[in-house]
Amino acid sequence: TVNLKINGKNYVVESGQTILDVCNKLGIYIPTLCFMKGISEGGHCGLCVVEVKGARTLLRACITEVFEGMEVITDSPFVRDVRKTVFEMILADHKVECPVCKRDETCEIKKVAKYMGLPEFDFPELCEIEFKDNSIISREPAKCIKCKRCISTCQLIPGIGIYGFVGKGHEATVEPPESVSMDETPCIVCGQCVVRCPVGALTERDDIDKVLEVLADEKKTVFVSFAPSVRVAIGEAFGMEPGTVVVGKLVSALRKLGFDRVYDVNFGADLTIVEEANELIERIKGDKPLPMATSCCPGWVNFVERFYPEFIPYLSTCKSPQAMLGALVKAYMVEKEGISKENIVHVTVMPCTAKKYEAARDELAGDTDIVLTTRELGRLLKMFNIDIRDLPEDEADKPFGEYTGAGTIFGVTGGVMEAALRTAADWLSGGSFDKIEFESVRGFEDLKFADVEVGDKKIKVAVAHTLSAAVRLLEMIKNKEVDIHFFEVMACPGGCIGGGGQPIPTTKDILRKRAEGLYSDDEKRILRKSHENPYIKAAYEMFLGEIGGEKAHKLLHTTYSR
Ligand code: HC0
Ligand code: SF4
Repeated sequence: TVNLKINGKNYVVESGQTILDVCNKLGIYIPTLCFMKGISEGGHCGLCVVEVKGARTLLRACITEVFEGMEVITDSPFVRDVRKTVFEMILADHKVECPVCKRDETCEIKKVAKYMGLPEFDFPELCEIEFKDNSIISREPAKCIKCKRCISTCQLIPGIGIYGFVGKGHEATVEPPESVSMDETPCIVCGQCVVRCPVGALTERDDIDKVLEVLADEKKTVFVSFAPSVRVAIGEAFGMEPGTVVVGKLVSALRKLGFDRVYDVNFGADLTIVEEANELIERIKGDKPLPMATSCCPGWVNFVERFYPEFIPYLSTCKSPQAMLGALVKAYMVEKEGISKENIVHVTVMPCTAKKYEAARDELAGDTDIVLTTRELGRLLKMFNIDIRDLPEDEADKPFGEYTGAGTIFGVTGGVMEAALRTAADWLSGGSFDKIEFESVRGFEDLKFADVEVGDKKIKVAVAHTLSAAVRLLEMIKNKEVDIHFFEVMACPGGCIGGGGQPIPTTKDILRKRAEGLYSDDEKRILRKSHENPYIKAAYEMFLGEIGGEKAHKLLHTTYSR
């Protein structure tokens, strides 16, 4: 430990920490813009300068380690003056258009501006048209403050490295190589750069207008469905505690917006498990390639197609829950209700930017028409002055709104695996498998292995989240260093709870709370195994036929492209 003084008060703290670490823990605010623990700790922006007794200049709190006897002043007129100058230089790089900016109150520039006590910004350039890359990962270079967070995020999390500096000196900008549009890069669209951008320079493509258009069209029957992890995050957009399970109020909110029917992607997740567990058992018994890999995360699927195409045969042929639900509901409405297919619209709310990409895939054409992220739904509700907190609890529509606990844990790393094991173990043991919770596939370790004994059989599995962890696993499989039947990969840290479309910020603590929310939702369900969902059973009996049969294959399975 070291003894030090901060703003005149004595503290004893662990050695080896920076001034910023220590102050963050003590709740002493030091403004930062580039700093992000584990991602960008390099001291670029210069906002965090503090006075240290004996030093000839101000020092950056983010890179200066504490030492015995240190005396720090984090705030003084001089410090503020210097910070103001630094901030003005940063602002010179940033196009200020707060009233129409998607980042709204989550913008870190606004937070710093409040600390500086700056008067309201003026908006001189609002009407000027500037370059904007309207890819799914949408870029507005005029707002970029060159903090470098996106550069290191893309290197560290998906492990790709799309962004870099283009140009030299003060003129340099952060862009993909040769400033091409994001659609032309091998970006896998996970959106992790978007949730780490401190300002509104990186956002998702906004699809709110498309939703408003179909809602206003009387000819259309519009059904909406929302993903597992949206229910534990949307509350944050309205100031609720992260991880609060918001299902009934979310259903009310979606009805208020005017959707004709409200369904649940969790039903699609239950359906995916039934098909995927069946596929796994068939693969284990037959001669199809093993290990089988989950295929519900489009960030992961994009990654395999772009960087590891030799693994395509290992991907489960099951469509994702989003696509399965869309395909089933549309086929059902056409066949049973006589609605013509072109008048049915499926809107989803997803924690994910890559789901926008998935929806547009040729192989899944028509399954999902418009995808909104959790953040976009938050903005859409606020446009109509709908505050989720004020609404009554309502129930999703039957039959595609009912789900089991297995469906809900899809949203957290290890959840798809656990859900699949609940069903596969039950089936392999002839229905006598009591265990529901598989602790060995839970938790935030980025790569986990587990063996599950079912009678005299053993199912060997692995779970990875973040693609850098997935690469380690793929290399082990290639080099025959591991022997497994089945593995799950989610591109985002923590799985979809940490998706690129989730409310900002997404910190480790927030991830933990969202995960707890999903596990508590699971525990509260009476039915916790997907194949026990009575509406899933009915869907097969009345509409789909055999599990893994011809009609199920036609509607619920897909192919991949190189
Ligand atoms: Fe996910 Fe999904 S769990 S990918 O992470 O499988 O986006 O939440 O909706 O489709 O269910 C995202 C989340 C989903 C799908 C489900 C899967
Ligand atoms: Fe999307 Fe979830 Fe995959 Fe992230 S982990 S890319 S949020 S599906």
